[in-house]
Amino acid sequence: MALDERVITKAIVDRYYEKICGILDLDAAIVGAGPAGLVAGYCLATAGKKVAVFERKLSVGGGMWGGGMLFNEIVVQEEACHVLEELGVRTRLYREGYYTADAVEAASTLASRCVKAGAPVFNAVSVEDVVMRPEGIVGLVLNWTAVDMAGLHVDPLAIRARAVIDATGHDAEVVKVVHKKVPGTLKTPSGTLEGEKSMWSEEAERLTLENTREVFPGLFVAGMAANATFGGPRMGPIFGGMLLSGKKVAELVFTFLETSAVPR
Ligand code: 48H
Repeated sequence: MALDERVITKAIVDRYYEKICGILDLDAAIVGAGPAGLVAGYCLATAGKKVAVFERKLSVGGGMWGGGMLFNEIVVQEEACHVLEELGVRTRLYREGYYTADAVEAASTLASRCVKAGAPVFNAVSVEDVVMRPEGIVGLVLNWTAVDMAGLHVDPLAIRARAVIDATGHDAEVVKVVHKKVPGTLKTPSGTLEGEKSMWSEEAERLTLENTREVFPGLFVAGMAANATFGGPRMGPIFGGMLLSGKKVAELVFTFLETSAVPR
């Protein structure tokens, strides 16, 4: 069969159009396709929720690919191994309580399971703002990352979501935007971002989970963004806290969706 470039072009445009029109009205929108965001996407999609992930970079997987200092292995503590096992990432016992996984296998498998579960990832898309109503956050404002990189003055597009998860890592970008627009209103001790603290692996892993919660009506934080928001330390290249945080935020958002009647 002869291949026609016009058909190839139309196939891509039609399919992308179908994909983006399918996510204009979400149960949950996840910002950031690192380990926390991908696990949250997988869990919410598996639980039957309409969810999508938006990732600024072309590549998904966030900070996992390079392991520690580009040695592409990650460490996961025993308590979190079940998350990797559930998603099909192989782990190896290093010594009691400590397991390792191949960083490339972990990043690619989490991404694959997230998308296949029904949570599409929109890569090269940056979240630059939120959609706000008196009851809280009800959506996201999106633009191509390339527009931002080129410094072009191009207006964004927006989607609606009953809940938003900030899984943007160290920068906690969605929380920062909300703080800028309505200062002093975050559900943190000071009402502002508490800021990430220096490395303390054990405390950081505990706090990542504790800090995974709602920070503003309709906005939840997960992964490193949770510690940046609530003032926890960093932990280095151990990823159990990120995986467990992704699972926990999915459970919190699931309950939020089941119990609150946010109008669309
Ligand atoms: C769209 C955005 C935007 C935006 C950022 O950094 P991540 O891997 O985040 P987590 O929390 O899942 O995992 C953190 C982990 O990778 C890590 O950094 C650790 C354990 N550090 C310990 C230490 O001591 O340093 O992924 C976040 C993703 C990235 O891919 C960003 O590109 C993306 O979010 N992102 N996407 N719109 N505005 N901002």
